[in-house]
Amino acid sequence: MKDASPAPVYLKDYTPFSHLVDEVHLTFQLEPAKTRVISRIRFRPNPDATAAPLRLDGEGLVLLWAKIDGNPVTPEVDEAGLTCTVPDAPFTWEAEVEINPEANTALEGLYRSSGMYCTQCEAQGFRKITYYPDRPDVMSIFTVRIEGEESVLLSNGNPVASGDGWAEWHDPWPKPAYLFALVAGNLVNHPDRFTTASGREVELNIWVRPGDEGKCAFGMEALKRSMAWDEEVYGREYDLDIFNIVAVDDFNMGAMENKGLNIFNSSCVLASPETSTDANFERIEAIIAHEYFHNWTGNRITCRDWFQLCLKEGLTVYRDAQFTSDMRSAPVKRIEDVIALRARQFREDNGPLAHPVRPASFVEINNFYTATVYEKGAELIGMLKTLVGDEAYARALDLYFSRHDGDAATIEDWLKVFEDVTGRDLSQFKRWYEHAGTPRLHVTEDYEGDRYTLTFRQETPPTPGQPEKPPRVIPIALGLLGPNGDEILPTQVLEMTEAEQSFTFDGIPSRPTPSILRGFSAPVILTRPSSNSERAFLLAHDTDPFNKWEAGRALARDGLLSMITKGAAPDDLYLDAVLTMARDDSLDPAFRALALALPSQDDLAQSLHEAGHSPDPQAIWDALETLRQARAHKLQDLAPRLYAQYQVEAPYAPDAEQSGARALANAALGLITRLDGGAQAQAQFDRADNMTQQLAALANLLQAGRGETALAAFYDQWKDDRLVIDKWFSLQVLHAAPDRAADITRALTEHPDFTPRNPNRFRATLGALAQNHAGFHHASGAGYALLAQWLKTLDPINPQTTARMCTAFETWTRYDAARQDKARDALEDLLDLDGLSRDTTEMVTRILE
Ligand code: 0A1
Ligand code: ZN
Repeated sequence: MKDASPAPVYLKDYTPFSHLVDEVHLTFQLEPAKTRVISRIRFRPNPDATAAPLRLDGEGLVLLWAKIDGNPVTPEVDEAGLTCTVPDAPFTWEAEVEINPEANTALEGLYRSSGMYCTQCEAQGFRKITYYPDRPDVMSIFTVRIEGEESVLLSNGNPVASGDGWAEWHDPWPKPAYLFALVAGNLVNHPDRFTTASGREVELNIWVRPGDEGKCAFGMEALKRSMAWDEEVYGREYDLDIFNIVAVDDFNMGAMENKGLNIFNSSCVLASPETSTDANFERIEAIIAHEYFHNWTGNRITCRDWFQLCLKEGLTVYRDAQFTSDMRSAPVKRIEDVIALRARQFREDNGPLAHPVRPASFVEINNFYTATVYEKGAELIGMLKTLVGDEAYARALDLYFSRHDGDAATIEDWLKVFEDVTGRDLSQFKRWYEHAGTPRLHVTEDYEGDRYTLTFRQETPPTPGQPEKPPRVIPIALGLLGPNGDEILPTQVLEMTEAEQSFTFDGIPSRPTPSILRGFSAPVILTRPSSNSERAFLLAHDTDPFNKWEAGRALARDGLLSMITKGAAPDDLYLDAVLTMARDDSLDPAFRALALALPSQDDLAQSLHEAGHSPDPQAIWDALETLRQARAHKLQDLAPRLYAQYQVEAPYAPDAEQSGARALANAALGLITRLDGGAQAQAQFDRADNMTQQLAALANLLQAGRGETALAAFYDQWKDDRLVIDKWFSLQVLHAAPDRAADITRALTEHPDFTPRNPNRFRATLGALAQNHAGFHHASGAGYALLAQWLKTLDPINPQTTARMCTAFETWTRYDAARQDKARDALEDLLDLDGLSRDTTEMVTRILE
């Protein structure tokens, strides 16, 4: 039955659980449709909580029997769990339940994927496995016995014993239920070893389905690099005898940090040069690092409640970004992260789904694994580090690890370690955690005598439920350039604490050009009147790579906005500047490739909306096409030279250097294709021996309107590789012309390889439609209707993925009234579905409000 107004949970209502759990023993008797789970749990009254009957969470379980201290009991069972009167003293709870992994298509709890058993318990999946206090502040020591006919039986911790058809695991580290994991399957492994700094020998494995063993080597190397890096940079060692990673095909998210047994979406761990692009390799390395780093930031120190999710996620994203910066190019990583932040988090923060990094309430916690919690959460860590300095940051982290090891902690605990180490009062900084919305930073300047003054004014628009926004502390990294391009003031950090604040600089001999918010030192929208010539000057001279890129990006964006709103021609200053930048061989090729990329259609729609226009998706698409064509002409001599110069002759390696060269050569291919109709792309497709080259060539052929033969050849070559076929689905949708996008997507959903049961395939097809901006927002409304129709099909199968994909609609009020009507109809139609899940109901309701 559809719950019309599911009740929210509030942070302010937090109370500790009535009992503590000393140990948990679980036995799994695996059978696809009738798995038995027998639990034996030692409870004792929690001295810090008010006494209450025992309340255990449980969903979709068939309770066969229950006992307390060996005596049968009959608890009161309801839809969400059970309640039982218990002794006012320590006691042992025992129960047996039956569950049906085969019927579990929601992919939460214990389910089957490609013939194997696996689990996903974050955030509240454990309650679908057995009755338990399924909340992160209840931590316990788990022993698990698995009985099943599969050759590989895995759980958390260390292996204790095994025999024919069974295995036992013991995890000595107390953990909440969301970190529980079990895997059983006929799997093969890619083994390795790691010796920790203190000499602990750790066995490492990546477990995959037979046939995938050739795609594990890169992930394993990334894991070892992560382990070494966490020791060197954060002093964190691994703490078990074994670390297992398992790849599964059906998974709602990227991966999961279960203690000692990380479970990965196969797309986030399996890699080979033939099947994975450079971007895939970089992402896989980052996700492996992310999950591994959770062992300390998430597992050893976990969250008191789900409102504190950013405590583990923001910090772990920050740590994985540091790792990638160290392994690859720091400026390139920063630029990539800011592009993603603006595309996903700014979009969220400026729409109906805006919420604080630490929300104060939620209906369904799964809906809060968002760009705000993760990516903005990471930005807050970065700002904190900028404000206190590197050395204090390191001391604060040491204190955090020593003070809170074994705890379920809060944001207050986190900020307190920084206050204790630095003596600073961080109450104003805390507003970043509590207030949603992206601050606008307005800048004016004044130059008189030799005194230069910058005045900043901050202002954050209201967000749902938060009309007033007090000023926040904003670290503004600033440099000044002289008229000849020399840096006259190297980077310094201004600390803005007021709503409006001025900073003066004396002894400045002539009017400088400011380079503001270097390295993107705060997640704000900078508004400062600037001329195209100043931007071209910064693109040429700024020593800060981020702001150098930013200047080029702003130049491109403003030119495009003039083309869209005023019918202007492509801006010559931009074209000249991009030519100068692209041929500057002193610049990193990866940087140049990024600087050649244009703002996305959605970014432009965001900017137009910000400037008070209602974006016309077709006009945006047309302007980008016109500018791309103009650039191809402007760079027509340079592009073939770059293309030839940056071909990689050495054997394929997914490192920063080679991937930067390929990125620049493929950017050049994009320019060439606009003039040669795809001849060069066809040649590249025919000789490609790695996926980066093959996919770039195919994308260009589709772009040139001559992709049919190559598409068929690609399918034929890769039809047995699910992950590559996902790319085949995506690419066709992403490159569909606006008026064809919905039809092409619909036709693909009728392909025998399409299934809504596999989240990767669903995202590759319908998620790609949402990314084809002009196609999804086509005036016919066909994009909206098709996506809503498929979300109605998916919801009963997989509510979590359905709810996440509703974010495609989060910008609907930006567009004209006719589009809004069509989007609202599609959303209301979805909301009308009988039995719509709580997940999707919450999302659609918030989007429509
Ligand atoms: N904690 C994991 C990601 C994750 C989050 C939620 C999930 O289900 C709702 C599953 C996985 C990470 O940050 O990698
Ligand atoms: Zn995480």
